Amino acid sequence: MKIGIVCYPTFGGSGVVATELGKGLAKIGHEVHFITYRQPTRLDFFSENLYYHEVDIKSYPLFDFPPYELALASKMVSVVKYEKLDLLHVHYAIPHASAAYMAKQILKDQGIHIPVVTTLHGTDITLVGKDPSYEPVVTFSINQSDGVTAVSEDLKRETYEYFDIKREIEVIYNFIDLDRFKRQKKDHFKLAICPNGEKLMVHTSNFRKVKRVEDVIRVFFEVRKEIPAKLLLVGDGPERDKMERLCRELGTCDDIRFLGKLEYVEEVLSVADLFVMPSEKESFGLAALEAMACEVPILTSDAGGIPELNVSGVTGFVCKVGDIADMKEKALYILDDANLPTFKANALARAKEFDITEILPLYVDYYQKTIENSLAKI
Ligand code: GMT
Repeated sequence: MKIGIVCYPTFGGSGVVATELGKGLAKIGHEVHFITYRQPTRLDFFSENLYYHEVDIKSYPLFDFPPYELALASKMVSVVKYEKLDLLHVHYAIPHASAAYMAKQILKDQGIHIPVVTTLHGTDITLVGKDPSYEPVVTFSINQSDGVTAVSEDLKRETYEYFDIKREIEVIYNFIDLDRFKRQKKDHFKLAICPNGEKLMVHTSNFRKVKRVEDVIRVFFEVRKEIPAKLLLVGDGPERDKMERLCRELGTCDDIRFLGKLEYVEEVLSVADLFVMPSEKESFGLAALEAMACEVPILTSDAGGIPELNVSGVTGFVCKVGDIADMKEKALYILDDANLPTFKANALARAKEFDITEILPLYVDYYQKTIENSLAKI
């Protein structure tokens, strides 16, 4: 198949899923064309089946806001037409699904049929999408897609709850490349951070409010009162300054390190004992899956689709959003030397269920089904 993939080319989960999916499809012989405004973060190598088309965003003094959606739709039209694509797969509804709808109509006018699959990733539904300033467009473009997938049952449920959706949504979970995400021997690194054998907690995110990084620090502060421990915070975003101030207020600066954005997060995960994800909303929790693949148990909130990944009491624990006291108790239980090896093994075993080799064929089948159904409707 010749597939066009549209995504945000940044560190965000939806961009990572889209890029890894494209790379996986190219590996098994499909021709994949990425259409974005910048080279995706994890697409920095050559492959004969991978192509990259940059969206030109022309500005003009009249525009306070350059019309990205129009430039994207125009680029989709030309790539579909000249590369003779079989399907467009857009990741994150805003504005990709509506731009795809516009491209589809323009191509229809030229006698070209292009089926569109939209994958809903989370905040495009749970935060931004349901805002009245976007809701009508999101509802319309989901209903107009030829196929729609969501990354968890919970996200599917929320989509039906918030929007007037008249079509079937297929759940296809996030996946992981276990060849890349595996525990590596990094003893020197562990020794540098935890010179006295302290337990190491890790959190990675884009430091947005919805991630509740404050809870990570507060849980760590409580754990640190009971056992020697260190905390690594990976990523960057709007909450970072506030979090640094909180560390100073609590007097925990010596035990907490902010590492900023890291390309190879698996190196840090390889030395971790516990991953913490206390999010307010989280459709799946790809960052937690990455940790599990590196044999790290996870302590999470019960938000969104996280309980579909984290089996409480087995791969870690699921606690109520904001319940710091419970999270502290559960963290201490997991970090106990009598329990930690079992949790680590269970985390890896669970991660294997989301191996890319298990999930990729689900997308390929879904593409085929969508192409057939859309042709039948012409
Ligand atoms: O977590 C983020 O804020 C980034 C966001 C994105 O769209 O880039 O991630 C969402 O998509 C990921 C991949 O499908 C999911 O694993 C994340 O759970 C989801 N984030 C939220 O729902 C907050």
